[in-house]
Amino acid sequence: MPSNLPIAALKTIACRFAILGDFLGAQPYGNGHINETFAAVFDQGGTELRYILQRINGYIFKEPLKLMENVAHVTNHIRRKLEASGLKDTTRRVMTLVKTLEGADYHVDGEGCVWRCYLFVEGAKSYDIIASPAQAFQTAKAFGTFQRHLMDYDGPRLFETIPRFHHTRDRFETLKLAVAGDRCNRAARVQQEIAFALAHEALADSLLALKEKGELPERITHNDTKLNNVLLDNLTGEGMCVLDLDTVMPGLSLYDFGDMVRTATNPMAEDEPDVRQVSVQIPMFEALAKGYLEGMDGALLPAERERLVLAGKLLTFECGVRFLTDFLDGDRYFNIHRENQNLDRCRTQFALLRSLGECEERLTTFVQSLGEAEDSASSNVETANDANERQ
Ligand code: ADP
Ligand code: GN1
Ligand code: MG
Repeated sequence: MPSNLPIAALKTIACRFAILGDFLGAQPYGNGHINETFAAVFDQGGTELRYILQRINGYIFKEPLKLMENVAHVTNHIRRKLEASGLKDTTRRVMTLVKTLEGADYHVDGEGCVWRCYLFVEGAKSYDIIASPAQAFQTAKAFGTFQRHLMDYDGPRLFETIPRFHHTRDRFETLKLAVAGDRCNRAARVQQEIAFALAHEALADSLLALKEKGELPERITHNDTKLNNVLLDNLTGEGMCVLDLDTVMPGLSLYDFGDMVRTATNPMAEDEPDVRQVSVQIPMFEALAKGYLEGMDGALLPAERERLVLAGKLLTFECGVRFLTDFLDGDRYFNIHRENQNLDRCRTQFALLRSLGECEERLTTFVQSLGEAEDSASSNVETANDANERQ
């Protein structure tokens, strides 16, 4: 949804936040599919400073105020941990909410829309297409670290901002309803994609079944770990700051790893019309797995580690199903900028899923080798601990 907000309206909103100085302007910013994001510029003592101003998508997030409580809890928890570890540049390493003049974390405008403002993290960038295994490693390490930082979160239980967000069975059933309803008469054009989705139905229950059996622990997860939801430092390439905290809530670690596979192993844009160019880049997958394990620093259980490849397939499938559903429904959920964009997005997901299937064995062997290395490292540590205790 491209913004049609006049600059005067943006100025009024921006000035509700406790930002010193003069408002200079605001521009739509970034490539998110959900919220409306602007970079607002202020003159502060002769220096131009940017802020991120966001209007939360109220169609998708039904309880934006509870969502904002989640964001405050999560960012405060991570900030405290970063400070305790002695890190200095915490405002570049975790999102920082700017309060309103009344001291709240959000502003509700005259139409009931909820706005928030963040410090702009300068000197870092988000990428829509992966450029190198080093970027994949840093991305996964940042999301792994983010998740590890939340392992000892002890605040109130986080609110489920979108219920059953990664319930792939629900997503699949919703697709079937969209096909049956065919409210825009588009189903005839996408018979191949519908057939592909139906043929992969078994995937829909794969992680849910493991979760129900108690094999996979519930953690606080990000749930939207696409490549452009992390900022990489412009000079060092380091994964600096995890963004887009709207769906941080209880979930499975594998949702987070899977969505990184979906977005960072594809060499093309998510909406690339020529799907022949879409296939898994194995070095990117390998770098993701290494970076994620490093970020999690030993906290990932073998039962989770063994499903990293399955997670990539599942999340790619789920997102393809969601894009196809939205295309059939008339593009009401994901922001689009051109016709057939959701259909192209669906096709890239299905092409990537096919490719993941083709190289599954190779990826699995790699994950096993990483697991063996991690297990032997941790048993060496245990041996050293045992030895210390004996002394
Ligand atoms: P959406 O929910 O629509 O995906 P995001 O919160 O991901 O919106 O923001 C969209 C884009 O804006 C991000 O991909 C990133 O490029 C940029 N962005 C968001 N927050 C910041 C920030 N604090 N500093 C710098 N860039 C940001
Ligand atoms: C949306 O907000 P953004 O663009 O980072 C979506 C994700 C999808 C992704 C597909 C809240 O992410 O779930 O995987 O698009 N976010 C929400 O690109 O639905
Ligand atoms: Mg985003």
